[in-house]
Amino acid sequence: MPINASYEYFNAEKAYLEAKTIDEKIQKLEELIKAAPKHKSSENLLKELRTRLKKLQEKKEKSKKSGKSTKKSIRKEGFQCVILGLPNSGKSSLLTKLTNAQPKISPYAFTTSQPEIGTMLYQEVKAQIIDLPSIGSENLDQGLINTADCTILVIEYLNDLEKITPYLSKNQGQKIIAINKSDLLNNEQQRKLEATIKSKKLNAILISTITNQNIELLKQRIFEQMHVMRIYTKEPGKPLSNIPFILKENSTVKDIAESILKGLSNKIKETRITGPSSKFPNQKVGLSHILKDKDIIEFRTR
Ligand SMILES: Nc1nc2c(ncn2[C@@H]2O[C@H](COP(=O)(O)OP(=O)(O)OP(=O)(O)O)[C@@H](O)[C@H]2O)c(=O)[nH]1
Ligand SMILES: [Mg+2]
Repeated sequence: MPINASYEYFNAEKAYLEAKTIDEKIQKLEELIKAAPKHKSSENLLKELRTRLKKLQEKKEKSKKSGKSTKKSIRKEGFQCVILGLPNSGKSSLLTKLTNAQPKISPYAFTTSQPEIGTMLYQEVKAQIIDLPSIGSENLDQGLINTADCTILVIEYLNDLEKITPYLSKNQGQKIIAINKSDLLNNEQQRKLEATIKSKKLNAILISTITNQNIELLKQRIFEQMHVMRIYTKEPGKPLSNIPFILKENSTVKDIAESILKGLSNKIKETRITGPSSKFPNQKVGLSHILKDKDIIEFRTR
């Protein structure tokens, strides 16, 4: 605190230091500048505060342009899937069906104001699912949409797609359309919608978070987009481990050996495979053998 500063300045400085978001910091800093003593000896202080304000404003502009959020950041853990859609379409309801997360659900628009995170566990494989604030929310994080491995577009009507696709122009990942609230359609309406999906060749499924229609199918579709396989390992003379190693599709014996034995794959004397990639049980294979989902692998190091 500068000499001769007022009580107001003291309070303003405290508020500025406690500010969390960038908007709040800018606001508090402006108030601090107003409260700063205006005489010769405080010129340097004022100059310093104004430079700080300018820097904050530049940072705000930059983060707006890059679409990066200045709010809580989400670490990408393995496969990441975002749920995107218009207000009230049922995104949060869907998150509760796919994961153990419990976001707020309500019949009002813009209920979700921050991304909600859940973990989907399907066939022993984990995926991170993020329920995003709705399209039109000032908190919708374009950066998360751009980098997602997979997007679930939750809609109520096919026409809604037009309002969502502009947000996906920078996303390279897979897209699954989930037409929600199918419980509100009768059989005839559902059949017509299915026919339209087929003729337009859309990667879409009708779901309902109320009747649970096709929720399992949606999980399976997400799992398929991950392009991973589950490999079970077996030690000689011991029972099969029931927690699989998760590897990218088309990985080889060498890939899994490296990830398990950490650079000691040259210690392997013999590898035997039982499962979809083997011609017969306990087939002896080399390091370049390409594995398949649900293979059981047994390494012998002596
Ligand atoms: N009939 C029907 N209603 C649904 C279904 N799924 C969600 N709802 C209802 O739709 C409303 C909105 O659900 P939310 O899950 O909060 O929707 P949201 O997309 O997360 O909404 P915002 O976060 O506000 O954008 C709630 O009243 C839900 O009960 C469904 O499958 N069928
Ligand atoms: Mg919501």
